[in-house]
Amino acid sequence: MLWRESFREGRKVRTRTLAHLTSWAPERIEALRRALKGEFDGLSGDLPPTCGPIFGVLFVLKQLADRIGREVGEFRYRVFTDSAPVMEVELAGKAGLGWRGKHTLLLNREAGSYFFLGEIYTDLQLPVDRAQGDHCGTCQKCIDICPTHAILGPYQLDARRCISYLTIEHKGAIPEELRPLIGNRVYGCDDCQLVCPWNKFASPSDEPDFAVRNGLDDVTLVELFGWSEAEFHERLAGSAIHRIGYERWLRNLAVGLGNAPKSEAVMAALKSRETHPSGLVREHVVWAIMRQNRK
Ligand code: B12
Ligand code: SF4
Ligand code: SF4
Repeated sequence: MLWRESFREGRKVRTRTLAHLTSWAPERIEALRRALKGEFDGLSGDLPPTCGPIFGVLFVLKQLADRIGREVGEFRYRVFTDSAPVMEVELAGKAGLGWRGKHTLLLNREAGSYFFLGEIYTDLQLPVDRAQGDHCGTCQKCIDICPTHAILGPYQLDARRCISYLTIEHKGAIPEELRPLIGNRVYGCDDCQLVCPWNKFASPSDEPDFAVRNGLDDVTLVELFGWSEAEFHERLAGSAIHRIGYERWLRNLAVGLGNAPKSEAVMAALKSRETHPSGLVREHVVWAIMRQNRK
């Protein structure tokens, strides 16, 4: 059973197919339909306010599984979303939720690619859905736009070059040759999705977990770089960003500031961190100051 949850701010989009349950008794099919009816309305009602998107999705999936259990009788299950070695894109493609775009993410005709995937592994005997065809055609906008040339060719991503990997997953120093290409992206990157024509059809989600918080859409890198460690923990509690920790947060911001237009404010912010206790932060600050000085 696969699920997708839009992560754009605003309206909610959820789909899931309930295909031909030919092996089930009609009343059991009806019970499952009842459990899934109204999409996922009400399921996120008890969500802890700062649990973050991934836990939010897991929580909703668990509630959905419980609701199905109440309707169709006990069954065994386990829920996932970006939380275990589950081949989510591949499974979602086979479940008919969309096709793999050339940027390697799952695309859907109505929703584009702006959604998370989640799964309920279950021993319920469900019918197998049909995979959809590919609708990328001759387009290769995502390949051309990628700032670090991480998409080597259709469906081939070198994660070591991907800004999402470098700013979120990678723990050490960011390779110097890639730093200028990162621009002002501090946490993840969506360029290959932003340019994708299919995302014209994506609708925003109204889940609070996916909404902009702490005015992060309207703040300068200099201001963010000025946050103390306590402020970082306080303001980003419950946000996915929190998991990279304060040190990597400063590392990423230093790269962004190095790439920023030259200004006194940028230089002063960088200088204020020149003696930071973390060698990782200091190294990126020194690089950023050198880059600023060359402008
Ligand atoms: C590792 C990972 C990353 C890595 C690598 C991504 C990649 N494209 O390889 C990094 C950190 C870079 C990353 C970035 C992002 N990610 Co990510 N990521 C994952 C994760 C945890 C695992 C993917 C994986 O490696 N699976 C294992 C491999 C073996 O499977 P596979 O990639 O599907 O490969 C299959 C086929 O491609 C094929 N294949 C692959 N290579 C080859 C080679 C040959 C020769 C052949 C024949 C076949 C073949 O066979 C494989 C097995 O079926 C998934 C969650 C999950 N559990 O699936 C999320 C996931 C893919 N990520 C997601 C998201 C949202 C992102 C970002 C947009 C986040 C951001 N805003 O910064 C970016 C997008 C970057 C991009 N263009 O892909 C979402 C995608 C939702 C969607 N619409 O598809 C997922 C599904 C998480 C979720 N639950 O929602 N991610
Ligand atoms: S997320 Fe950004 S860096 Fe990664 S493949 Fe897409 S455009 Fe390239
Ligand atoms: S930008 Fe074009 S090639 Fe890339 S995923 Fe979207 S439709 Fe496919």
